[in-house]
Amino acid sequence: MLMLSSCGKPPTTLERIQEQGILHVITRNSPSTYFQDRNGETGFEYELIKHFAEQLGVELKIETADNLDQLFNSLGTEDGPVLAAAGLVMNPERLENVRFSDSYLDVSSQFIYHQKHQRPKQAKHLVGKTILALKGSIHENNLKTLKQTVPELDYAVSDQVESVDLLRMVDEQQIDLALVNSNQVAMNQVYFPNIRVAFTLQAHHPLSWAIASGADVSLLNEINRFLANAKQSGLLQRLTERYYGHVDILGYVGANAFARHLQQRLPNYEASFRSAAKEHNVDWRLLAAMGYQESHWLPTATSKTGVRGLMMLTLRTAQAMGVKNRLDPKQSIQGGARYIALLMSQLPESIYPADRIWFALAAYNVGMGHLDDARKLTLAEGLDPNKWLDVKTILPRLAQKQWYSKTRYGYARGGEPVNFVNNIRRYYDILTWVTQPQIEGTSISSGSIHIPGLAPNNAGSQPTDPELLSE
Ligand code: BLG
Repeated sequence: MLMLSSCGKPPTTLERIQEQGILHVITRNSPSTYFQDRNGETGFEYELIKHFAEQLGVELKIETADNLDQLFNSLGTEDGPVLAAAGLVMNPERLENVRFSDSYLDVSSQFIYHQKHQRPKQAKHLVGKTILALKGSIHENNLKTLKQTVPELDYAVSDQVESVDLLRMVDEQQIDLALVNSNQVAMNQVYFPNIRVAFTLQAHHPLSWAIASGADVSLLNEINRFLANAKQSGLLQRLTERYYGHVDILGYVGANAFARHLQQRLPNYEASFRSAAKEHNVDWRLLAAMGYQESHWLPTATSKTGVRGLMMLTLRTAQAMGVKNRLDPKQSIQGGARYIALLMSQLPESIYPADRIWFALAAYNVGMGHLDDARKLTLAEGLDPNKWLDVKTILPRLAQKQWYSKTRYGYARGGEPVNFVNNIRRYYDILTWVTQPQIEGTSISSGSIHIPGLAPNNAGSQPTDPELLSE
């Protein structure tokens, strides 16, 4: 009323958001959208929406929906969220209720199968298989359409699971096939060693944000401006690379190997990582990531240079850390933890807090002396020696005579710590995500998943395979 009388006309959605200082958003709690990690709230959608809220200069209020129906229904309700950011594919059936923004990511829908089985290559190979998709998703529509051409096809939908659960169910052979978005496959390939893409059902599904259809266009226009900027500034590319780029970085074989080792090797050492981490006040997942980079969690690993063990300690460093037998995984992990904690404490105060960990890792690999040389060269270049992004561009110079001849400690394979840190960051991210409560069952403590909502009526008129209901 006050706003009405002060300016004559009702405020637009955007003005109201700015006046209230709050952007109320609804999303889903899943690894590809929004979840908690070591630093607090995170996720692709979360990070993108946070940038948007920052640009608007307002606070972000996040709410999560249990399923897609709930998400769409709550949009635009009084005091409810004004915006849905949840990896949504524009679904024509939803157009009555919501309006979609421009797209920020192009994905495709893919059938996922278990590598032990023969790969289904086309729709007719799906007959007789148990297929599961999320209720209310574009995949449900696609399956409905597909059934018109292949009437023998059976499928079920559930509103009790997330896409990551569907992938886990394939991995554990609880179902034959899942239909999910390619970005979810890209993110989760590193957790599930047995999942493979059977074929793409439909390419070019644009992911968008959604607002209530009754809302005015002020918010939508602002969103579209923001997304266009995010494309130009490289923000979208960075987020896409961080969340969906594992296979690009690790390679297909590397991503699969990681998933396998996560299931087969890490459980043997998890307790040692946790206890060493506790003792030395570091994150156990960081230690585990280091261990993976060093030895793929193999206690007998030996490098060409004679460095040995799960955490790859040199003889000198092992002795300094009180490690008697480098091949004993417990001792190796203890030694590595003690060493990284020591390096953290030895770093100059001037290094940015968020970057300290990357500097410490670089020192773990190349030694503090060489790292110090690289920081000096960084300063001489007019860059910031306290910033990892700057120092990492200079480190490789330690291998070139024109540069190392000017340093105190001389030659070093300066590219190695850069790769070392890059890889560990990636493994650390993955491990942090894997050990989230909502996907905790994923690999480390793998267990079968209970889906109470997977009842026959969820499948619409489709007969549901009894095996699907057994779990
Ligand atoms: C590290 C040591 C550092 C040492 C540097 O070498 O080993 N780290 C550990 O032992 C944990 O202590 O710094 S120094 O003490 O200040 O000299 C430099 O000597 C180990 C590195 C070396 C590297 N892996 C841990 O990251 C390694 O094995 N490289 C060889 C790779 S290859 O097999 O030749 O390809």
